[in-house]
Amino acid sequence: DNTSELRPTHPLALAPVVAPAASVDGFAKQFLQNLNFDQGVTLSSSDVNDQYLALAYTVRDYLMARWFDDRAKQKTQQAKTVCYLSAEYLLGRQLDNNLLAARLTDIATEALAQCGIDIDAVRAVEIEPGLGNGGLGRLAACFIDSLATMSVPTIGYGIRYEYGIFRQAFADGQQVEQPDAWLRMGSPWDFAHPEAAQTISFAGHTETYDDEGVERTRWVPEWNVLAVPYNMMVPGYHNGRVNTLRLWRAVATNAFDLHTFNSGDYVESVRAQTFAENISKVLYPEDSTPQGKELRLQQQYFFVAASIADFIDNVLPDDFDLEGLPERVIFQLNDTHPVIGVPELMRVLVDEKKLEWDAAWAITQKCFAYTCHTLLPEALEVWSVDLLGRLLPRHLEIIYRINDAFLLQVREQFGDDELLIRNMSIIGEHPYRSVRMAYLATVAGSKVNGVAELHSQLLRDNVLKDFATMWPDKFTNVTNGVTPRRFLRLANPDLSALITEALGAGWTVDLERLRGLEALADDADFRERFAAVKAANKRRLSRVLEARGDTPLDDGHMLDVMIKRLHEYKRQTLKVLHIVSTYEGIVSGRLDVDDVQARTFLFGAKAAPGYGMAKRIIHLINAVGEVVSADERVQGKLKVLYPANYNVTLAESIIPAADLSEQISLAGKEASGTGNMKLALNGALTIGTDDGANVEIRKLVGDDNFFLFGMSEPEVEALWAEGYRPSDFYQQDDDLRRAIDLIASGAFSGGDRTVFEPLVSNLLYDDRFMALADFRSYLDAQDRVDAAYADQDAWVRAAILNVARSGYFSSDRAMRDYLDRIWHAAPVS
Ligand code: 4GP
Repeated sequence: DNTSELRPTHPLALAPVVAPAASVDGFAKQFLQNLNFDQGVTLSSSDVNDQYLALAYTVRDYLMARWFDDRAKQKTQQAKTVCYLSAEYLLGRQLDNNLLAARLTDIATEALAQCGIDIDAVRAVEIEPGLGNGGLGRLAACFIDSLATMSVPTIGYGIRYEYGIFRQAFADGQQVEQPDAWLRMGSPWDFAHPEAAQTISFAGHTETYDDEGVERTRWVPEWNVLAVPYNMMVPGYHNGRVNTLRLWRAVATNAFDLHTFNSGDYVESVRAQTFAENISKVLYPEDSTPQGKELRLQQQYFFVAASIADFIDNVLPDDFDLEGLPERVIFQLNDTHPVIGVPELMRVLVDEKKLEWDAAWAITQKCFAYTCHTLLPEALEVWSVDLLGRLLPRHLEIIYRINDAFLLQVREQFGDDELLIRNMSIIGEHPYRSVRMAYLATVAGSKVNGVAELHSQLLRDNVLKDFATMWPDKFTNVTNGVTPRRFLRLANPDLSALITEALGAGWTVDLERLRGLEALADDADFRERFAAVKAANKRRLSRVLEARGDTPLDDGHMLDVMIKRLHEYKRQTLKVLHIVSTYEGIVSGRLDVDDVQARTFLFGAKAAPGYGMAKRIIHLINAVGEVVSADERVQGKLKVLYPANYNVTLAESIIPAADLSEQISLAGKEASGTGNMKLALNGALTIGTDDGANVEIRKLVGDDNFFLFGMSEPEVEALWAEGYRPSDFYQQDDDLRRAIDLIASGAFSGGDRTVFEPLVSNLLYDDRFMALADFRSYLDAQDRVDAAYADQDAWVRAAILNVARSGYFSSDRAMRDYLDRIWHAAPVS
């Protein structure tokens, strides 16, 4: 053919791609070139967004050669690739992280300064991609950072939502959701590859046919969309490795009907396009409406099918023998959202690649592993057989066949115990016939893990008990972790500098080295410097709040933070009851003001748009905050701040400034928590229940440096069994009664008693998460906090010990655990 005649001869075409010179001159030159030729503006006519985009392009340019290398290696090397399948990646801003990873921060700062540009102003315009709801999505982002830093071949697969998690605003103290148009000003970090699009099919029917004497099944779908990959760089920290995050965008196969357009029906002419593009239009909220359900399943299948096809067709070498798939890939299922990938891989292997069912199943079982992130029954995904069968008829057949074989195995092992069979079946019968995705993942996965010790134990003992009896070795724990690059090195530059001065630079990739700080906790000079950093971080946060138009902090206050999604099980209400009780105590004169530490309570939380009770709690926090902050009698003592639109960017300012970390979920409800780790790592002391990873934090930092309160998980169970009556606690505890009565009286709602009535009666007569039962113990713990804070020297010492003993919570350690115990994969140099 013709193309083979023309071969590259130019020396530049033959030379390897090289990065621009790693110098101020080299950077400035590349930056100006990008500003001129990519952004199409001169320096003098550029605005800050032009500068941001050109700066992002420049950082990319430095990473590009390594990225090419690492992708090429993926084909040639025999190494196993981790394919992390996640519907959410809550990435946070990219610029600083990528500058840091590529060792470009100083060079870039200076180069921009020489161009007359303040890099801080440029930083500030970046809109973070909020492609996740909370913990699970942020965890995925930490994990891909660690995997790149550890040089593990990884592809993160997900969805490029056009709108991420909503922007939160408050109107009269109530949450208002606004669309997050994060792509509006450009998206310099991703590369679209429409030529590599995958066609993803839906609906239709299945049929059998004769394939040279073998009866096979094929799926005859009804409609399809294109999945267009957008590749993002995931640079490792200081190791030159650049992995890939591949996010899929849905595009219509037949976007535009010219005939219809010409007939004048403009809306109808783009109907197909609108329909297809809805699939990647918006991040699905945690809490959902039935109309949204079908779209959600479409999203899940869309990204998982595209990812599996991409890996097999594009990442593996052309002649790859699929029997060897388990040696080349592990598909990690980040919760149940990607579990439809199990029947999809079976369909590809059996229907398309024509493998025998048993061989295909043996491969599939080795290629998947499943992480569960919840204990709330309502969060365990199920799909009605009706919907699944309509949207993915072939997959439903495959699920049935997997289930038949599985139930046979159950019978073999446990006999004909019909109740057990019904309990373990992947197909649930009540209240409607449905596919239990967590069960499918458990049956198919080579391993199943929870995200903290307690959580993994509760999965084994309760949620997936029968499965754990059947396959004890399948179950394991990997306690979550957080990336020290973003959440210490970047977010807390002053503390990082202090640590580096004391311990050398290696801690950023070997967080256990923080242990070296233990000895310094007894060094008065070090404590003073540590305290100075905390004070500076509070001033910095205060400036950030002011710049956002929020109330700044008061000097000298303890900063008490509760930052996480708004959910009843996390018990923001318990925090409010503490605030109201303290406020009431001071204004009524029953509390000696001198015993109360001056505190600022800071909340950051979004509620799912459809979650009414959570939204009422937001309203209450704002209402209490307004009254407390305006009341002269507690001036200088109590303040409540609730900056709107809590996100990764804001977290990075709050966490380094915090003194006290509120981790107060009802024991047995929070799978792990990761904010708890970030805060401890930045020297906040935790007040918390024995829940999720709090248990491990407390063990590591020591009881003296942690404020434990509340019922343990077995105590919670016992109270339920005995019959929990929240109103008994209300009757028996004067402080609790006064706090609830004050809310009920309308004191925070302009005298209107109806506003918070649903919330109050929920507490008194339902209180599913037992806030009232833990109230007394919580208040006592808060008294201990006040007493401890009064001795600043001892407090700072405890804060240093929290930092020193949090090294275990690095996501690098979590990745090592996954690599050794679940993925059986290794770094590649
Ligand atoms: C969260 C859990 O609620 C949290 O405890 C955990 O730390 C985090 O996952 C990461 O494992 N779950 C979700 C979710 O975000 O959507 O279920």
